[in-house]
Amino acid sequence: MTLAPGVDAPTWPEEFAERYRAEGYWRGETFGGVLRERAAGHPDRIALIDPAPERRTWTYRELDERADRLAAGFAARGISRGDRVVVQLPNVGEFIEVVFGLFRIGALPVYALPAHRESEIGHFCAFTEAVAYVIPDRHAGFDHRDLASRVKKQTPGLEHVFVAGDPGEHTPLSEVYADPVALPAGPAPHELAFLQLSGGTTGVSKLIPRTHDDYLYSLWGSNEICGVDADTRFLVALPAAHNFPMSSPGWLGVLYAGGTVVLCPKPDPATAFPLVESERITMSGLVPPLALLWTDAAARTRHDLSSLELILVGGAKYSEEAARRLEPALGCRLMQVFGMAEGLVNYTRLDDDEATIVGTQGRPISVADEIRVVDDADRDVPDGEPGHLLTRGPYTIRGYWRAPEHNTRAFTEDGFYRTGDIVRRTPTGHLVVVGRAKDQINRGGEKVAPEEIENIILAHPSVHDVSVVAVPDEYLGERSLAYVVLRAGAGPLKPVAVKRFVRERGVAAYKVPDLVEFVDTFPQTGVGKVSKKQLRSTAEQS
Ligand code: OOB
Repeated sequence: MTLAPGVDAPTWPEEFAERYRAEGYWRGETFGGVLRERAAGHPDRIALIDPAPERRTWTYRELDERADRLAAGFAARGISRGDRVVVQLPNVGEFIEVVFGLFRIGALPVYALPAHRESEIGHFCAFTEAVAYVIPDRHAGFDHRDLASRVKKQTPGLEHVFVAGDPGEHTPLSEVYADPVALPAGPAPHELAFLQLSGGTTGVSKLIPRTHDDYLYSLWGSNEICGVDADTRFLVALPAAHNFPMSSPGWLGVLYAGGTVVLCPKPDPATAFPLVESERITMSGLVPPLALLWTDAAARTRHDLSSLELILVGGAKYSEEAARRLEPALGCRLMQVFGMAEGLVNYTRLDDDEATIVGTQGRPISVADEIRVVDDADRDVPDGEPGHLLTRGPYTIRGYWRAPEHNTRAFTEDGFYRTGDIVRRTPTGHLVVVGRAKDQINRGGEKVAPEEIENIILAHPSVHDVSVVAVPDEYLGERSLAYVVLRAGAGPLKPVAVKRFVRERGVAAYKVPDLVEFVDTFPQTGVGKVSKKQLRSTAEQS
């Protein structure tokens, strides 16, 4: 698809947009507007709690006012509608204030994860031509200010670095808040709200353009399914920037419903369980490895978890055996979630039978979600048979941001997103994820694009070739293994040296290969390409 100059991504054709509006999926709201309405409707209700290091709370009125003040400060610094701002904050109250401040003036948060390092952040800032980058001072033993200084030097358009905490040589976020005297007009509902990161299958993460209209539908659609309302007390255990804890139903869904969001600094039971007890948490979302930890720890805990009503588990395949143990251990309901930052989200339903809840990954939010399960030639396969999952609908993007060439492969001509997942559909329309066609490693919900890591390892002077594949892992589901072919005559290399080389290139720690093995050659496919399939099965057997 060719786009008009200045248009960064394909969007829904007008006939679809009209239909989604007419059928009531797109309500014509914006994030800034929703917060303003909630603050007017129930100003004194608690919207947000950040429990550490000392407990801070925000009523809806306070959150709304703080967002306004930040919006005014950002605007005074020249940040305006459509500008990109890379936000890399852990689960702290400032994260929520910053994104609502940006929403209000129509600037677009680009959601980086706290684990990202120079390689990823440098790319996000350069590729999105970001004007600002928001960071904590230090987090998990890492100084984000040094990283910001280096990235700022390399990225001429990056004008501002705002720091939540001790600013070092940068601007303290606390100085940005200003009197919201003349706020510029906010964005329209059909405009972009933010750029989310894709798990990625290529050398660099693609950016996912989400609009106010489409994302808000995924929120209230999720709220209806999960039973989120003003009494919900939701614990954000996973990184708040990830799509799952943000929107399924997530902290944004809970704020939409007028409930209370509690930020959890770390997701382990030792941190989370005391908060479940003290904050009377009713709902949370976990990736499968964490769900396992919580399930096991619940048997031994002295904390009262009786307020829990629902735990959502998703991001990676949850084994049936583990799923069966969750409800009795935690004394609450389980819902499986199979979603993607590109859009489509599936949930099991509270009234599904047990076999469906533990044995499927749910069905789409909406009757307007179009699902196709197809063979390699894009022909539909019958229910019950595995095939590629394609989807299109009112909250699934029609194209990545500034990626025209990739879009021709990732979307069909009629706008279906090729998820890269292999699923089978049951007669009730539930999906079971049975595999993956995309070249990606799903490390307990954290996605790694092998190509990105291969490109880094290839830069090592002793390396002739490399192939990174997934190996099964009992706890994470999958781990990464780098098969390395050394150059003829190169001296010996240790696995740790390869791992160190990757880490020193400044990538998120979860992308560093878990295992490194040296081999003489790779198995080839018929056309002389490296056969990853063969490598994966070798890895499984070893
Ligand atoms: C979520 O979003 P992403 O964008 O990090 O990853 C999407 C991919 C899916 O295409 C699929 O490969 C995998 O993650 N996935 C699952 C799964 N949930 C996601 N695979 C098997 N079983 C599941 N339950 O991961 C995400 C976004 C919103 C809600 C939940 C998860």
